[in-house]
Amino acid sequence: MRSNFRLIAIGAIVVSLVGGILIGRFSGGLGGGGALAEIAADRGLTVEQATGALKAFTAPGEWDPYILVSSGGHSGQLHLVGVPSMRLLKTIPVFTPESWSGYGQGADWSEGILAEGSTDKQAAELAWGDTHHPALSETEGAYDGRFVYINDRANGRLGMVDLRDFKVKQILDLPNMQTSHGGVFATPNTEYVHISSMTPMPQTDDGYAPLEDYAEDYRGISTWVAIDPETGRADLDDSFQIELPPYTQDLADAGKLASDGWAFINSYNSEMAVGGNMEGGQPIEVGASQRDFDYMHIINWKKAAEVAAQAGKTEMRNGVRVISLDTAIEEGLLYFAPEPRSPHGVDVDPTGNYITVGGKLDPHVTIYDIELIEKAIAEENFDGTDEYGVPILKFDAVVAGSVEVGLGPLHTQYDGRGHGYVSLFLDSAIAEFSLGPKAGIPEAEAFQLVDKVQVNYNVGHLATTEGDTVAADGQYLVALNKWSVDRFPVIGTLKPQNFQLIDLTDETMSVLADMPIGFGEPHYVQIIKAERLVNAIDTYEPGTDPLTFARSSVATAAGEERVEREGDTLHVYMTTVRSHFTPDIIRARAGDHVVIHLTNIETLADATHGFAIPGYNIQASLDPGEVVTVEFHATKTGSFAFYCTEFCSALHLEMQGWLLIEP
Ligand code: RUQ
Ligand code: CUA
Repeated sequence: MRSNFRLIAIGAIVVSLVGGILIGRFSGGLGGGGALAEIAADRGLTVEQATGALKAFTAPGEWDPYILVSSGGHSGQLHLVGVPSMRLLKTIPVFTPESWSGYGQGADWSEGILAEGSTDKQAAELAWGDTHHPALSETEGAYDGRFVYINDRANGRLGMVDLRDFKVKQILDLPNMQTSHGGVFATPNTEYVHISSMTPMPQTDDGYAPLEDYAEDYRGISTWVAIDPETGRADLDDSFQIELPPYTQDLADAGKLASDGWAFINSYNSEMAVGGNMEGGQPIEVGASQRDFDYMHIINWKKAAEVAAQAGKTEMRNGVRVISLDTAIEEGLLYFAPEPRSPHGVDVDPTGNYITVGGKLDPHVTIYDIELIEKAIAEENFDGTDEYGVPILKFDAVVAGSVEVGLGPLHTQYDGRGHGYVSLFLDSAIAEFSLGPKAGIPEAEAFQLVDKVQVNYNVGHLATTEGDTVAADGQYLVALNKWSVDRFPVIGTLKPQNFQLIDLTDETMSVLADMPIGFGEPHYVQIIKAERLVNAIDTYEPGTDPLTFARSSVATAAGEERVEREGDTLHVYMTTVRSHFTPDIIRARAGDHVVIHLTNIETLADATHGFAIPGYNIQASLDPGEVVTVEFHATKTGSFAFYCTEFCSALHLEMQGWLLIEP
């Protein structure tokens, strides 16, 4: 059966490849389309597969036009992938120590960031995170290639990566919120990066309140983290929070263009279920799915920033200004719009007019119109308030349309041509639908299902090229599939997730390639045009501190290497260059505090050296021009052969030295 099918398929390929566009395109000096057809036939590829391979192929030495920035789930990292080749380019450690890049394993700058990211809000010093939602910085609603922010789902933190050297510069542990999920985005000019809580937490001094007092004492939090436009760093002093009812705040997005100044946060569990399935209560998932509607939170953030600046309108809570729920209501900062039960994604289209909500338990996407929302607010067209007094806009007054797309709609992105693409978790499919006239779609074709493509399997997020910005260009879509089941060889009991690359340039969508993700579960990703990464450097200025980009006070030039003893502290000023460390012998005594300042004096791109000390859990990485300090207590005596961990030259194996710790 299978081989019959294969024969037929091969026949079809030969005919159609030979007769098709390939021959026209390649008959020039490539041995003709006939050769391509033969290869396809030999490999048993269908026409679609062979076409897909060519569309996704990036030739050796060529660069991909797009870079996908992926969260790494509970690996705590970020990953960069070329699109369309789907080649993994880099892993950027953020919340979790990572030895390849020498992050958090002795290098001072990284240990400092990890330590700063673990305040006394936490019960332990954290050594991991769960990265979910990257937010690339934006200028006028388009990615500007400067910074990327990423949240820690588990511990309510935000990391910042500088897109000059693609290294993390800061981890901010956010007060008053314990967890965060999808509530991360940058405002159109990165004035703020927003991060909201997922599960509400008690706003009490000791962080505890009985679950019986959930409605009373627990609150959701919407945090507006102020960003320094020069450094990209978060500044808690200029940041503020808005208290929200104790529903579970989920995905969020910033308004742009037509909706600039607004923000939207989905919520579920407006039932305020807390579980208790062994205490006579309902399981949380049952309790949280009772009502037909939950609430989309609509926040006027520009107004909120003004209110936060006024005396007496906020209270200081654990180092940050908080606008109470009552003040938010009084000042007209917060409104609700009903949304079909247990919604998930909320995504603003490139024109800023439409906001698409995925129903999760509803087979529709619901599309709201910002003009209708503003009108309903102005006319106070409310359906009463919730238990906390937040005005609820009339559903029919704010919805522009809805489209039945299939089962389990989650997240939507756009193509800039008036279409949305929504992931269908239960259907394992992507549905394309049309928006309305304000996105350039004629009335007669508005809000309709356009196309559907099957993916494998159970897609969570999806991303289109720059598809959450004003510059969405509708070239590719990547489906982030949660399950891979049978797509890959059995390599153990833990299966990879799977990215699937989908072409958006044809009449209908087609799957071009699979990319198994063998390194942590990706949640959200963003796809940026590679040409926007204009600030990226490949060598540091000589003697640079990677944390500040300034010249390090302990930078050491060739010829200035030295060892200085100050009581029990030994300062070593060391350089690295192919293929030696200078000095290559360090003489210390048991009990010494050893501080090694390493300067990589290379100026050539990619001339990275490592610095590893056996037994001391130390591994640093030094890119060309970089200065790193490594500090430890000489607790164990011995002769330790430190060495370079990067195969940097023909004499790399000779690039080693002695750390002598005398008894
Ligand atoms: S959320 S699969 Cu963790 Cu971003 Cu929707
Ligand atoms: Cu330096 Cu190997």
